[in-house]
Amino acid sequence: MIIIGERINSTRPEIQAAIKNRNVSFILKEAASQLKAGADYIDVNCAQTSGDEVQDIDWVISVIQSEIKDVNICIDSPNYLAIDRALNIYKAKGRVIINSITGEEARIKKILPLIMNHKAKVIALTMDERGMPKTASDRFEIAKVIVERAKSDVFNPEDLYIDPLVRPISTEPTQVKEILNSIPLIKSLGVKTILGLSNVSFGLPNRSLLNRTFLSMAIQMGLDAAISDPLDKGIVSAITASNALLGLDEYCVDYIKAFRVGKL
Ligand code: THG
Repeated sequence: MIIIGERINSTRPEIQAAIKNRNVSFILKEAASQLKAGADYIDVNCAQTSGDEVQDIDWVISVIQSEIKDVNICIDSPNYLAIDRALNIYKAKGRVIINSITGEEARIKKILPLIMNHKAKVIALTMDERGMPKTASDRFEIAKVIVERAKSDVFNPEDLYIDPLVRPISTEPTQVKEILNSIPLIKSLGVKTILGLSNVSFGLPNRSLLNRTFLSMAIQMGLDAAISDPLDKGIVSAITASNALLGLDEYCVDYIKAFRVGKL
């Protein structure tokens, strides 16, 4: 299970300010604390700043990699120019995820050469020219088109993470079931699955409880990766407990170890 730490996102006012003021120590603290808590990748989103996204993403990634060698970065932007710049200044090749493309053919064709040049993994949202899908089978149909369009001699389907797009249960209570059911369907195509957890609890109290319960359900369905806040202790402990319960942690060694170091 891969954890992508979501905290360096310009929709958070603290991050927006840190980018605007070029606050190196704040960005470094947010990156290092997520890695320490168990993040495998650091998501970087600079789309909502008042400045220039291309310059901002260049600055954030440069700051992180100046202090943390071989850090894995997830470039969270729909902007081709920002993705291109981020890939060009990023030093540890082969450790990057592009977040994200959709099923739209023009976007896939434009970004495929970048993915191949930089040996990047890529997240694709189950969205296309017609918009957002409602059911598990709608999501599966879009995933099939994405896999077909992304197919090439050099691109490995295992490097493709499909995101069935989480919606808040406060406004769309039946969507979680559709998303959970879409996971095994999508995985049958030979690709991986990923979810952004925190959307699910938008507008409700005790979001952490909903996020981690949703995560456990998704792990049972075969989820491969999650975009979430690893500083929320509940996230990492839910993964450890789910792995133990599903027989993915032989003799519960990891579970016991995590308990001993106070991680549960
Ligand atoms: N799929 C993909 N990429 C994504 C998302 C997705 N990127 C963006 C988003 N969704 C995931 N990232 C964030 C980052 C920050 C916040 C939410 C999602 C956030 N949270 C609130 C805060 O910090 O104030 C509240 C968090 C809480 O209370 O739990 O701002 O779905 N591919």
